[in-house]
Amino acid sequence: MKKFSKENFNTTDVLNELMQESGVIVFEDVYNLDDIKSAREIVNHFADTQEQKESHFNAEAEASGKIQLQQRVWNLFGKGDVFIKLITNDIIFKLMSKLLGSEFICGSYCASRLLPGSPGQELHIDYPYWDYYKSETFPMGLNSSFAQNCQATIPLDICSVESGATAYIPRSQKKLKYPNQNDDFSNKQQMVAKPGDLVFFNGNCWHGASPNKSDHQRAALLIEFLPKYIKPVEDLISYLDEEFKKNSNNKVRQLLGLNYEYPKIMDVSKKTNNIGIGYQGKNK
Ligand SMILES: O=C(O)CCC(=O)C(=O)O
Ligand SMILES: [Fe+2]
Repeated sequence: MKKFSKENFNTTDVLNELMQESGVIVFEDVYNLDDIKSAREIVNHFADTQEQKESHFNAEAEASGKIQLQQRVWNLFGKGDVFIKLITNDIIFKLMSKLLGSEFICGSYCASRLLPGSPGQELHIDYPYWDYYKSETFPMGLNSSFAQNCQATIPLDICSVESGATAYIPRSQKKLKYPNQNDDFSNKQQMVAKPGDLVFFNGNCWHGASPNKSDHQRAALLIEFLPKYIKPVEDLISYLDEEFKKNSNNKVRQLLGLNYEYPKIMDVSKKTNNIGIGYQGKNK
């Protein structure tokens, strides 16, 4: 995991680390701690009061009766302005525009809270999809030569070795494969970071929440970024009200996929022809 400074970084070096090297990077001291504190308060409020929500890769936690210690708060777009502020950060837009295309979208925006004693997750990949272990359901020849996803983690608590900072296997993103017990995990590292930092990792890199052996909670915001043509894992739009969508700024509209019109109901479209380089620049 290479460290970068927010003031002075070379985009090519950052993207090279994500694609060709360890697969994980951290920018230190990006966020204002007051914003992180308010995000943490909202996440804790939901996690404390809602019923247990869907989570994943938690077979071990479930088998040991500890699933309630690994909590999720989903769709943060509608849960407070602070979440909009955090996700529309300039570093995110600069890097993701280059890696995933300038019209990249958000595929999921949630919080993952590990309470003390939680056992963590199985190592997995997030993309091309969570269920890549069913490899026969994906196209032949699929590989990791270009990015189909990038994950961002925003710690709300200290993410230390003890408190369950996300584990990862450096360079495992280079060979697209869902990990299993026959794989070599001996070089396992953790994405150690603190509130204020911004971590990115390649979604093809083997990773998973670690056990929380500390005496405090470990909450982090988890964001999935995707190119505009990939179907997101989380339906972020159906749950947001019309007012929110109407008042969203352009960055949020882009992240929600509202600026890209597909799939659309062609049968009722009032447009005639508008696709092709012959129409570029014309407003049809
Ligand atoms: O909470 C974490 O540390 C990682 C969670 C994760 O990788 C996932 O749920 O896909
Ligand atoms: Fe994951």
